[in-house]
Amino acid sequence: MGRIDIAEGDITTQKVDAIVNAANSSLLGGGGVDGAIHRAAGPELLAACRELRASTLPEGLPPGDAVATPGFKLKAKWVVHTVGPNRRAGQTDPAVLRRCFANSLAVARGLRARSIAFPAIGAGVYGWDVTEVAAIAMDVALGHIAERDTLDRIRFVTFGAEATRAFEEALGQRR
Ligand code: AR6
Repeated sequence: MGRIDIAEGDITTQKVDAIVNAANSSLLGGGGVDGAIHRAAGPELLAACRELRASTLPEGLPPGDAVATPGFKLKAKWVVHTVGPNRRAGQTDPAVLRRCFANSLAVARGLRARSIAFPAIGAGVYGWDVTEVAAIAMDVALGHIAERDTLDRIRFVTFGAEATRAFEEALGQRR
């Protein structure tokens, strides 16, 4: 349990091996945490995403899947991009949101990352209740740590007091 923590603030400044981006299927940038990560990583991140679109992901990244690029100007060595289900567009299946967290952890494991930071995927533009996101995120993270000994640190970076409270409560309920 000690390997999971919560930090309120900006994910782009985290000193971890990988940060997770709540992207959209185009992988070509957007607002929210996606915009912040692209701004902080620099234009090479968009170029790397365009390369993915031109090669392995011509139709984009489906909701629930995850893919990695380098982190370029970030302190993090990698960005793991995942796409939450867009609740506002009728994508209401929580299993897809679960897969975002699980697949991001699997990608990080493949990269041999020792630490990873997640935002509250889906809890912004895509319209999920942050309480539900936190419960799903914590469940996946605790399951991952119980089963696989690959990560020293899984961090949830919360933007604002409401999200911090939601993640702290979700972790507290599981302690
Ligand atoms: N650091 C940490 N968390 C952040 C930051 C930051 N710098 N900025 C925002 N958040 P959202 P989504 C929080 O909307 O709901 C984009 O346009 C925010 O407060 O970024 O998955 C994409 O391109 C919220 O709690 O992601 C997609 O089109 C959480 O991050 C779409 O938004 C997620 O909010 C994805 O929507």
